[in-house]
Amino acid sequence: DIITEQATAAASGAAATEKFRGKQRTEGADVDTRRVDTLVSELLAAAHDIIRRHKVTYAEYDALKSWLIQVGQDGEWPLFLDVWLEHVVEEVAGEDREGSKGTIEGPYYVPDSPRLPAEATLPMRDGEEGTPLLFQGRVTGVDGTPLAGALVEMWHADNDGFYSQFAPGLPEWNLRGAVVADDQGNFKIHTIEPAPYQIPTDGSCGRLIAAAGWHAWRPAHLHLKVSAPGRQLITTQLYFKGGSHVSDDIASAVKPELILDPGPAAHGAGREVTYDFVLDKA
Ligand code: MBD
Ligand code: FE
Repeated sequence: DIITEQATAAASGAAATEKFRGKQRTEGADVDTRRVDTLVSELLAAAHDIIRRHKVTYAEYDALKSWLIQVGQDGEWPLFLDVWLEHVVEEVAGEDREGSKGTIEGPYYVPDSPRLPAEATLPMRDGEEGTPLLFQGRVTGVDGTPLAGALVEMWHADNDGFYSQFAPGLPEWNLRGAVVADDQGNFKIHTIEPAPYQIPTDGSCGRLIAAAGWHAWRPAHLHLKVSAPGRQLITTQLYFKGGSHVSDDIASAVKPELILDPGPAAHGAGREVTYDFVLDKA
């Protein structure tokens, strides 16, 4: 008989924690002692100030302690940090960069997805649910030079809001691919429109959201990393005009430049949209 595995906060949290540990960006994070001193001291001073101003009680202190312990046990640190802090790190990192806007990466990127030609369909199941979407465009430099062979990596949730490798029962590379643009920097990616994403309600992040009376939603989004030799890689996300939670993303990662307005597909079913990427010099 068939046992349908449920998508749980602990399972997707464990996968996200595992993936993050394998990531290069964390290696050689040799942060200067004075910098650690300054940043951690100021973070603690901000916490001390909040405790004094709000007269935080021992009951509240213990609730915080037990919640912090549970976040780690659920593996939800990647989710928590990427939802509530990463947008400011990205804002600072992107301040001086020219070209297309970026936004946060989030916890569900996986490197080395299948390489695909300039016109391609993302790996998906037979009869994958969701509105077909043709996402096409061109990658250029700031001066308009086409970037031949630029790499357009895309990953996104399915029509139920689930990401492959983080929810059970999905093929390994479902809705993940690395498209190599043609000699004019052009690409055409056939996929389906993702559903909005709900933070798991059964984990620590979900418990915080319920306790604070917030909502748990991100608008439907496509994740992208676009890169070319001699250019700065951009990590971004694109949203859909009129979609739910475009104006109240829990992860604060929507920017006006990142909202798509697809029209009906010229050929076949579904919708299509053109979006060009402009990469700054490295
Ligand atoms: C996501 O899909 C996401 O993109 C982010 C940033 C956080 C949680 C889930
Ligand atoms: Fe996402």
